[in-house]
Amino acid sequence: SIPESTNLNVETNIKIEDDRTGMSVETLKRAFSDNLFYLLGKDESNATLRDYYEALAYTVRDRLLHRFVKTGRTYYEENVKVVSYLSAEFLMGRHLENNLVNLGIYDKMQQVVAESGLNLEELIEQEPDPGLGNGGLGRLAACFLDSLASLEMPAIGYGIRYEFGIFHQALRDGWQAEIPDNWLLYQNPWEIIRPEDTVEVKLGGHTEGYHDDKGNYRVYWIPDRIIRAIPYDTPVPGYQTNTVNSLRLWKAEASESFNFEAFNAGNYDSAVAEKISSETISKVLYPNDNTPQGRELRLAQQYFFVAASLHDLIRIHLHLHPNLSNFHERAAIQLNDTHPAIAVAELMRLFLDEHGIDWDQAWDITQKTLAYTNHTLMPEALERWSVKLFEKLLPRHLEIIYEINHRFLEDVRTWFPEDENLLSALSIIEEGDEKQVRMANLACVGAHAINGVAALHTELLKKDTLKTFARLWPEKFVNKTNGVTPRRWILLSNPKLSELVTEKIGDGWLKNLNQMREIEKFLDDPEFCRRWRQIKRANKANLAAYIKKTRNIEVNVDSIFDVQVKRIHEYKRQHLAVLEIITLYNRIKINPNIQIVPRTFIFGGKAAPGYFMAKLIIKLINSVAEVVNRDPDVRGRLKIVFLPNFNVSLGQRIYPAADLSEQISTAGKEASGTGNMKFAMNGALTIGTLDGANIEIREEAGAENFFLFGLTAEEVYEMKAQGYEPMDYYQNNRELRAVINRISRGDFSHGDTKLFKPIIDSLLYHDPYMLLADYQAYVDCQDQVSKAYQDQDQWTRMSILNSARMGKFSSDRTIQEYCDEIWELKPVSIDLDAYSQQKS
Ligand code: T68
Repeated sequence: SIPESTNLNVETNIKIEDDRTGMSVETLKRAFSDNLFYLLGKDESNATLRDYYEALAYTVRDRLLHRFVKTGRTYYEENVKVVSYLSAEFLMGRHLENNLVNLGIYDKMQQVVAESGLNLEELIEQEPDPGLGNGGLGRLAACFLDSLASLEMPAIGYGIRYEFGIFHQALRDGWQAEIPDNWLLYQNPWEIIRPEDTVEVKLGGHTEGYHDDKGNYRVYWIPDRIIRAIPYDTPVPGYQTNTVNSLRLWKAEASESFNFEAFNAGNYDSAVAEKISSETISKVLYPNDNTPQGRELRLAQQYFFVAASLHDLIRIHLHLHPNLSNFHERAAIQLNDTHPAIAVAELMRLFLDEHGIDWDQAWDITQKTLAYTNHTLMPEALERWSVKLFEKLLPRHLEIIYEINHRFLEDVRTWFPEDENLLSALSIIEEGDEKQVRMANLACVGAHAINGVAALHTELLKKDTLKTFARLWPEKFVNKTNGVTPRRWILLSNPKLSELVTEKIGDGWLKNLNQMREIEKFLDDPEFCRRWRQIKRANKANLAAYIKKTRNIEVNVDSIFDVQVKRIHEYKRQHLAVLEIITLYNRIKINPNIQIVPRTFIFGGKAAPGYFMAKLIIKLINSVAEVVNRDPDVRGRLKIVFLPNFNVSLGQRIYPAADLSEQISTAGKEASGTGNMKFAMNGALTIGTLDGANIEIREEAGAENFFLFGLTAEEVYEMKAQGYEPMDYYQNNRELRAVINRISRGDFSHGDTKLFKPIIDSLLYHDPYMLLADYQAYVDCQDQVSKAYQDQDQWTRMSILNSARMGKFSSDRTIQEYCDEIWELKPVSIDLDAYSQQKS
């Protein structure tokens, strides 16, 4: 546990209860008003809520900083192995609340703030939610950083400091509208700029060969552009450890603030233009999930942060070691999808061109250092870059990739002679009209470990998406089922539930989620069950108030809160849930007195701005809502709510309030899912397909506590192979036909029969995600859910069992596996008391 205070004797003998480290209510209070005055230049007479938030943030930051400094110094002095998690996205969520929790001073701060006549929750909401990611992949990176620090593992996150994160989503007439996310408008108190670690990143130009003094042929890269990468570090504290790791995000700047030659020649505008174009690189996050965007700027972003990060790692290594021959013993580098896969070529370039290492040794170190995580099975989601673009932006890397590919394919030829199909499947270069560089192939060749993110996903990678590589190197493939941090996703999101659990079994579950199993002892304790139910109801009432405030819709707190929140994508099948809603609506229209268990359908999620069908699905949800919510026949038994701008903070409100978690992707399409875990931990029951981590969630929770429906991945595959005819389902299913017809004839579009035609046509004539094939099974399963909900005692039991049995899905378990099986990483404890001794 964290000591109350520490001696941070930098120069003078600062007193124990120092205003910047002390954790007592008195000290925190003094520090809070001191920061308000001296950092913000305000007092109670003119401070805004934002000012109070900032003063509080600085108060908390001070308490992180000596741990942060000491952590970095310990890693350096003890010369330990460090893992670098390279990710184009980190979806961190708000820092203040998390840092209060991890430092263990949330309650004290609540008191401090209350004694100043303020409300902590209100101040917390002043912080913009940093949206530097799209969805699951970016949030996974954030959960991993929390677990790494909580397990005291030496780690750095490397990424991009986007000036604009994922867009803010608003609704206009039921359509998604995108608004720029200007999250840096105010000061960001959590980041510390480190200009002294600036890295120059090259782009473009050409290469030239020469012979070095030993007569070896070597290559130079003469770029035509140089961009500065400026690092900003954000402290990442572990849960009640002294470890505070770093998230280092790079901002792009022009290499000279002005091009003086152009400036002096009077070309002021072109000098400024160059500055603007350099800074564009870290300007904005690409808002696509699960589809690549083949834009030059995106490749430049990827190379930019990879080059800066690898340079940084090598610089640190060479401070401590005479050369790079043991680089892999001190550094493990994880590639979060193929977004940083250019690291394979960049690491080779650094070893070969900048450090004079020969090819074989350079390749050996590169492979031992790198590991690759895949997050998708959909072949169309794999990144490819045209060779032309590569040549223009990264000419030296293209040469290196050709050489890697040449040597690799030579090996394959000797292992499997005369198998041309194998060679073309494995090749990093895809031949064709427009030659492409396949980033997944590059990552597979360059990494010593390749992992999927759930058991089924890894199996399907081996059988399908990456089967040729699995045949070549079965030992490289490993599974690492995803997890989420119980600190943010239970303790912070669901404080009442956390309190109940801790009262019953102590707080050990926060560090070892397997201990949650101990609440099963209370299954037959009516008082415990009553309190469990009461907490869920209170969480639902909270969400209902939020719905009323933001959407002005009244919802019934005793209805089933049936929730689907995630990015909008056809494979995730939000529109299958819409078909179910219209099915229930039709039943009511046919017989207004029918017995229906009341439901509130809650949706949330962003569509990629260029993804027409996803945007149309949002419009469909809102259009159905408009009709159903107002229809007097419904008598409030069905309510549909689309909550705009689903993000980490909104997730924290929603997961604890859900009764039912919708995990209904077409089997074989969702790599893992992580929202599914957050729901189940908070006592929601799942209705889901046998896809991604749903399978493992069901295994853990018990089949009897999970609502399963739908085709298996294998059945999907078989059916497609035999020629799937969605129209047959339409023709043979009366309820389905009525649903489709109601949409087609314009009942949800004021008579406009064209509006939703693209959805209808896709379903009837192609249905790539097999909604119609799964429709009846889904509707039947939902009927089972309604029935089960009527037995509240039984439902509560199932809810408790789901929470109790989610220990496997703590990201602590996932990270421990990465450390043991991929990174060979050991924990390092941070001794704060040793600080002053060393210093003085
Ligand atoms: C998600 N992928 C998977 N991608 O869809 C999900 N893609 O099943 C899994 O649980 C999660 O990763 C974590 O493993 C994504 O979120 C992206 O966001 C993305 C972003 C840019 C380009 C491609």
